Amino acid sequence: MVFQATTSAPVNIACIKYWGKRDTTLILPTNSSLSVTLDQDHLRSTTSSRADPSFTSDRLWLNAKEEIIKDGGRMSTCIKEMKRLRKQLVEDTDPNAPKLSTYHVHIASYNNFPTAAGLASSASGFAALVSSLAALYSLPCPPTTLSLIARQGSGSACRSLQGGFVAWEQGSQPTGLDSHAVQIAPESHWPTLHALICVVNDAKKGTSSTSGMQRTVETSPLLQHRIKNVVPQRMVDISKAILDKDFDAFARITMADSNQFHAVALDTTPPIFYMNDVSRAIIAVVEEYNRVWVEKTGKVKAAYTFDAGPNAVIYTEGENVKEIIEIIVRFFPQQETFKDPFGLFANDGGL
Ligand code: 2P0
Repeated sequence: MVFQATTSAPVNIACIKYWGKRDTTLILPTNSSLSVTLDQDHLRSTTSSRADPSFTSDRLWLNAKEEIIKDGGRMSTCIKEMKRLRKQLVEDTDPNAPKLSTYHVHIASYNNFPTAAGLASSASGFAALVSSLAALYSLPCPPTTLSLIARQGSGSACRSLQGGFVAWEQGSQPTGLDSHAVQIAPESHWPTLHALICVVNDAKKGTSSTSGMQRTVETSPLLQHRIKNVVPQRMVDISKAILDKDFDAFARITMADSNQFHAVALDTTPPIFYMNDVSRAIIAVVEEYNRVWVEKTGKVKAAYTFDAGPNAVIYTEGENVKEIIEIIVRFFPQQETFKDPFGLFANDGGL
């Protein structure tokens, strides 16, 4: 009998950023956050896991290269927690269920995009790991329960187990049992919302999120203001904007939160810079594009957001996608052949 499962999880892009932990072992954040999960067709991690009585240890291959599973580390915690759930929810209630929790697992995971370049590879990676083990172990758990375990792999991973618009509620319990992800609205709620990923640089980033955010917690006075006075209201406001499909409100909050996240990075000692000159030029272009539309209609039509790296994500509605790609390609000529995944330029020529 073969016990094996393969699942995928997409990247999520935060509109309200997670930056800072109040508990670094359980990965409990200093503020709630909210993201959009991209669809499965583009940036994703795919993970296969297999349990077998002949295996002598748990092993992991990431993009075909074996990685050590450190005892007591995040990967080992996730695997241990998933085995615990298998025992508790399946084996202890069904005497005929195979004792998979006693077998070692082999796990192979593959990202279809650059790892650790500010494109949230740890988020999709740990989400795919947890969902693959949940499938292997036939766990009868809703995504919110699984999010408690993905969170302990990488905070932002808890938001990638569900599609659409997902909030990670910071919670208040020291156990972390209320620090989980909840879906605000499914992807089908707002199908016209698009995310354009502008890869400025796909090299591995200099300061990891994990170490960077704790330096911010220790040294940034601005972070304290953000946690207490800014994020709670933004969570309420952006959730309403999403439910109302109010792009103007959604976009303004998203841009403001990206800018404040990079401001707290800069307010860290020593300061952390994730954006580069190209990132800042993208901000200028989107701001100018929006200025023109605000003059005409009173509303913005695009929102930029940047994570812990220089790459931009631009949210916009479907009707503007072509125009915005044209502008980006004009201002930032592509070194390599521009790929046109949606065939938007198929009949235009010249690009
Ligand atoms: C986010 N980022 O909300 C924010 C915005 C980066 C900037 O979540 O230490 O890789 O593994 O919990 O999840 C990056 O943080 O950090 C992140 P750990 P993680 O998407």
